[in-house]
Amino acid sequence: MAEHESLEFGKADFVLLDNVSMEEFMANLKLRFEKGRIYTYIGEVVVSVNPYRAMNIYGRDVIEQYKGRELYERPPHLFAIADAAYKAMKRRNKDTCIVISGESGAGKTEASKYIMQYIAAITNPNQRAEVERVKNMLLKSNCVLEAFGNAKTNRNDNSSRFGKYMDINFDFKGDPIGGHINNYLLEKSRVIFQQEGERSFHSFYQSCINDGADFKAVADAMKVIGFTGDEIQTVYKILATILHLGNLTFGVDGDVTLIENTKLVSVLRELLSTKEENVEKALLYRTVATGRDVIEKQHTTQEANYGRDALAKAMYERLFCWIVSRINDVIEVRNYDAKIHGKNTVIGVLDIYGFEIFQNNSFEQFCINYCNEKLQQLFIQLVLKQEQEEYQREGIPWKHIDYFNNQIIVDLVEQQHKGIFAVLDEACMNVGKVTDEVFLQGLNTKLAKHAHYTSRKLSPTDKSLEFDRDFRIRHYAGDVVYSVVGFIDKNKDTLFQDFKRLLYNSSNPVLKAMWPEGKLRITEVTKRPLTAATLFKNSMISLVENLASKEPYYVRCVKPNDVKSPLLFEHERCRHQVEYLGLLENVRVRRAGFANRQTYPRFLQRYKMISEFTWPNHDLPSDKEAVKRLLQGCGFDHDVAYGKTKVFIRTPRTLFSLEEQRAEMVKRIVLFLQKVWRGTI
Ligand code: AOV
Ligand code: MG
Repeated sequence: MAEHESLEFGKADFVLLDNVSMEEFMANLKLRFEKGRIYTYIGEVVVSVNPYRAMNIYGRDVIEQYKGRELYERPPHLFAIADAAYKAMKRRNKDTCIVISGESGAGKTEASKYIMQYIAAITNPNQRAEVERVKNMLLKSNCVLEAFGNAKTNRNDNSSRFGKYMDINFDFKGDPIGGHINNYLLEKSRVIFQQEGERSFHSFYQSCINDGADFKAVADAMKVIGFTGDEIQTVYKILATILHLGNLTFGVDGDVTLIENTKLVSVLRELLSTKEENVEKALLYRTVATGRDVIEKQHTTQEANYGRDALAKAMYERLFCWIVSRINDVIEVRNYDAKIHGKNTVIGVLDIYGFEIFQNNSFEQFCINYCNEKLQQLFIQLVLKQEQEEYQREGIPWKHIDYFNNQIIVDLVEQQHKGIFAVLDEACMNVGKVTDEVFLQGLNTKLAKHAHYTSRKLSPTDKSLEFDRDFRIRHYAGDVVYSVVGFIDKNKDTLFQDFKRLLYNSSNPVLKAMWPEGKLRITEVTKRPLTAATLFKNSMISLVENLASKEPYYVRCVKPNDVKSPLLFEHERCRHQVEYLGLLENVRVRRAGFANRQTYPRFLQRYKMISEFTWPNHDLPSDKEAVKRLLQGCGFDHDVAYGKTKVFIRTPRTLFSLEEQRAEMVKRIVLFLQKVWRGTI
């Protein structure tokens, strides 16, 4: 018996449980966690429990053990799923993707890095220079993106505050020749405000306070990626600008708004390479076009504060997007020959911000949690729904397995006209009194009857909700109370044009290039920009479409406790995650179902040499008949079902035996051919 099947470590695949019950599932998950077996399969899905300690299972030796092997040959591991995605891509010319999900701190980002490292390690056996360059860039980009896009939160010391989807392009040899990163909504409000116990983005501490060693690593990585000295300097000037903006305060003298600490203005001028009076003017006035006239309108202190914060957030967000696009410039597929002539297939790796609940939840948490709903919906579609539909389509007898479908929550958020985003956009369009409370009233009117929405107005006895401030969503992963404070501003996401012009007119070419729209004169700016919610919704819809067009592989991460302990398996905490991730239903579908399915011609192509009925060719009326004869001959008939176009194999073990027999026959055939070749036969 293989090590991974030894009972001492529990069942390596939940499909092998004696009874599929929550108790047995949990007992197995706990046993494996305690034995240091952090990965377990559900068929081709990897369930991972965050070990919160360094594990000695990612080294070169382990990589070698997984390279080119089949999933069920070795103990469960991320490497096996990465290899499966890679093999599917290479052998079958398929675009694949690896979707990593789980709540904040469950281990998604770490998993995505190990997967990338594995792919880098098993490719480019011929050490081609261009491929090595691409691989190096892909790996180095992580360090830079984490520095600028991650921060310490109360859930995770290294929490991703942006969503990341990375495509890796492969040439016909299966070597990486390029890539592309898509980033999703950065939580930029963190730049100006952090909840108690949290920090701003790592980059700020690396540049000036206490994370000096990391600073060097990031600066080195940026150099390797190809950021110029001027570019890196500008990056740190922008960080410094944002820090100084945080110290800038406004006061009033009569009816004149003024800057209290005027010395800061010359510091900002230096950092931004602009004129001092321009900085001051942009902070205190905005230019407005009224009909044909252009006038300068003085800010109130409140407006000036708003403008300053919006500037800090926008500069950081723009910086982050610029870094991503600079990385994309260097990893983009350059080998045009491969693009035109050879096949160019893709593995996508998705690492997003996980579901999170804080003391105070705002627009950002709402977007993040909606994103997680979308991914859960994709999982349901691909793993629970389509799987069952395929059995029906193929005419395989099947008893439907029930599951909670979170489409209703996805609709609650994104539906046209009456979804939360639509109500928010509508409130933002109002010319008159646009306040967060108006938005909440809109929600209460439109969603009064929705089973997953409530507020204090709708359930007056619920003291955990504040009037005119809170609403609660029953998410797939739990209830979250959101405060509407700031929703309108964050959704409108207004940055006064004057700031864009200020930055565009900088004599620092790097900074100028980040703000091309500053070129427009005030009279030329007419179009109302899309709201943050609409942009995010559109980006999520296209992300899901993209993932659905690829062959998906799943990693489902579980967080064992809230105190980052390597020893603690908090039962209730884990049970809850197993439940909402739909893992038990996943096992049920998988178990009642079939581990593997292949069309009849494909099956024959691979295994025909193991049966006298099919080797080298068969004379049966159809491929389906031929496959039947082959499997009957091998004694596997009881473990398979014959669909209309595909053969379904129930247990991985059968496939494993078929593979073994095939390997044995291939060996014999090769020996035979060698003898023929040498003339000994
Ligand atoms: P996340 O990506 O899922 O959260 P991370 O991948 O950042 O979570 O993991 C959180 C922390 O758990 C890491 O910083 C490590 O300390 C530890 N950890 C996770 N996986 C492993 C592993 N395989 N081996 C050792 N330690 C691990 V968030 O980004 O917050 O949703 O937005
Ligand atoms: Mg993360």
